[in-house]
Amino acid sequence: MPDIKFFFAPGACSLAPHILLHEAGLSYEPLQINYAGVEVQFPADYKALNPKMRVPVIVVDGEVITELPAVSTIISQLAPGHNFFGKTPLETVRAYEWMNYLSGTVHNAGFGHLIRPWRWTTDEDPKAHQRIKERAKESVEEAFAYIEGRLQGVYAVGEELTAVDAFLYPLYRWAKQDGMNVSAYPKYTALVEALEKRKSVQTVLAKEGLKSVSSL
Ligand SMILES: N[C@@H](CCC(=O)N[C@@H](CS)C(=O)NCC(=O)O)C(=O)O
Repeated sequence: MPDIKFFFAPGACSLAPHILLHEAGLSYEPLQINYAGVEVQFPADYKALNPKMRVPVIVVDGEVITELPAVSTIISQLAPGHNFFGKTPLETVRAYEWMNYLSGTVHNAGFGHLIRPWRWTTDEDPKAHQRIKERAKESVEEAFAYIEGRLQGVYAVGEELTAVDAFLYPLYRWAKQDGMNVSAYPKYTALVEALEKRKSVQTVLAKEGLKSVSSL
């Protein structure tokens, strides 16, 4: 069995690989990092582990892996029977197409500006931050409309859960927490409801001390 250490912050994007670890039934050492408001309270020595100062980080037999799509990929490789990146070559391509979009456009460009607008301007006026948030919210809504249009069955790729579904889950939670009208996306909502019926998601919510989406 590989030695796995997993760094996460409750409710952060690290929720996605956390779900995959439980779906896979892999043993790992959980290393929780807490928040002060929206700021993640990284320990002093974290910079040596991940100079980008972000979660998730997974360390597999001493190899440090950062970036959610890469972290999800190593978990998939450690649990090949679960097909977390699809069953066929085309499903794998679709899974990476989704992961890239969710990581670059929805997470970093969309929610990155919505949650921490002050990082994207030298203007310290709260009104400037509010304008960034408003535009970011529109971007996230556009992305959610696109996601809704792409969803066909219960899961995003193929007939089984993949890393894409796990990544879609925290994004939906953040949108609801931000007051977005998530019921406007019935297929995305159905996907989230299906995820919350899974033991892996229920276990991870309990471990991270989080409520289900319906209670947010
Ligand atoms: N590109 C990175 C982004 C990771 C990221 O932004 N993680 C957030 C939590 S969702 C974080 O660690 N934020 C801390 C901060 O921004 O200071 C990835 O895909 O892993």
